[in-house]
Amino acid sequence: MSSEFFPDVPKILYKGPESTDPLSYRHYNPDEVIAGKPMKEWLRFSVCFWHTFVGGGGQDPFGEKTLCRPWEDGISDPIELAKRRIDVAFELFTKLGVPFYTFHDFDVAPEGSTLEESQQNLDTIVAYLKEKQQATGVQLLWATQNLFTHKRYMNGGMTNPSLHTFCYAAASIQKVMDINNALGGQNHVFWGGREGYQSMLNTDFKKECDHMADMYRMAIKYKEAKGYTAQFLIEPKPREPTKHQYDYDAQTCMAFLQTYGLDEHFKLNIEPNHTTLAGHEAAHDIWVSSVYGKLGSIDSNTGDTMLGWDTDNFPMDVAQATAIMSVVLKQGGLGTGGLNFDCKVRRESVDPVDLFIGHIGAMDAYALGLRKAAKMQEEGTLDKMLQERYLTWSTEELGKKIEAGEATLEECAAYAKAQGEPPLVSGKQELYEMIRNRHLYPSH
Ligand code: XLS
Ligand code: NI
Ligand code: NI
Repeated sequence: MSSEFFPDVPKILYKGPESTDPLSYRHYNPDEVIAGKPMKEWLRFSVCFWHTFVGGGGQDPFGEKTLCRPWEDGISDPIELAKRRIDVAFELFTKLGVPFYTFHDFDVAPEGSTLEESQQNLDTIVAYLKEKQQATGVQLLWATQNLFTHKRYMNGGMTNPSLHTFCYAAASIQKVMDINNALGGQNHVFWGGREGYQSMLNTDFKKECDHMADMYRMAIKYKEAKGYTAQFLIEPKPREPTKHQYDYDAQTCMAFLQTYGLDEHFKLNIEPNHTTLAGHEAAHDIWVSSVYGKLGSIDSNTGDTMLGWDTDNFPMDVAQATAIMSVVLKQGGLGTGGLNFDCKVRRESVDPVDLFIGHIGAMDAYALGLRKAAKMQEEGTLDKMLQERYLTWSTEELGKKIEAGEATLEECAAYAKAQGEPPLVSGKQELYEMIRNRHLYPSH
């Protein structure tokens, strides 16, 4: 095998909007300054290890594996296979010029037959990853523990009815905290894959949610004792694999954190395909978490409007990317978070180069989204219209008083009587949409 796994793929460069070369960026120009910051700092792109290098190889409930990777041929030793995948991964990261990557513990290392063996495998692989990171400058955006694939977790990890399994999950969380810290991971994600229920009859909802909070409290304690700094992030998802997941959507997660007094220790990692699965528009959870200061990171993918599940498509829709980047711009960036492509190529996209195409296309969609969002914000028409819509709250004394928490119902009633019937004020949705379209599609 040659030292390069993608000998036909060059380093991907910015060639400008006129470029027709699919192995180039038309919009992502990492060092170009947009709204006061280089594009690479706004976007903080990241490749996920699982869909890109492990996953089911395109297997679906109706068909077998289609994505057969030549670099895996002839390797039977699981540690050698893990290292081979890592070699390929770092070639992809560096050729794309993506600064970050993400993984679950058992994406990068093989699970052993005992907990001790699994942890040894992780140590071997972490040493290897560390070398790779040092050699390339690619950094770890976040790590997470897989508490959903192994059969021991069929009834959940943190919310498993059995103490024994709960402790197994705790051991995994502790280990991932250690390796994440060793690799300089900037965040630690908790996605509750099987933290949910299938039947009300066999589930003690309150106990399970209490246990999840207990686990988080222990993780916070461990983090503080060790002096670890990774930002904790919860990733909401309403269903799949369980029928009802406890981390349903952004608002549910924020309420959970408040209820259990965990609020200050967490932000959220929002995945648009999960948001649409919860019945919201793709950018909804990003927006809602951001307005409460809780948007930590984004698993930038998209669903398929015709399919009702988590299809994890590469996000190619510029309008959606613009809506998302408008929120990121408004909050001044993603801090320690990033835009992590929790995406997979379709099972029909069997050429290895499709892994590059998927990422390049999605990076360009977000880069163009950032450019458009910045122009829209700079022009300020939409922001001004929005401000005007709520104007009475700042022009009327009573408005200020209510917002300061100093008004009474009696005062409001007196105001209503004095003013008479409120006039109908147009919401002007079509005008807002028309202005947005002028930015999305500026010429013919
Ligand atoms: C699955 C989730 C998962 C998390 C990490 O739907 O998106 O991939 O991002 O466990
Ligand atoms: Ni995700
Ligand atoms: Ni997902």
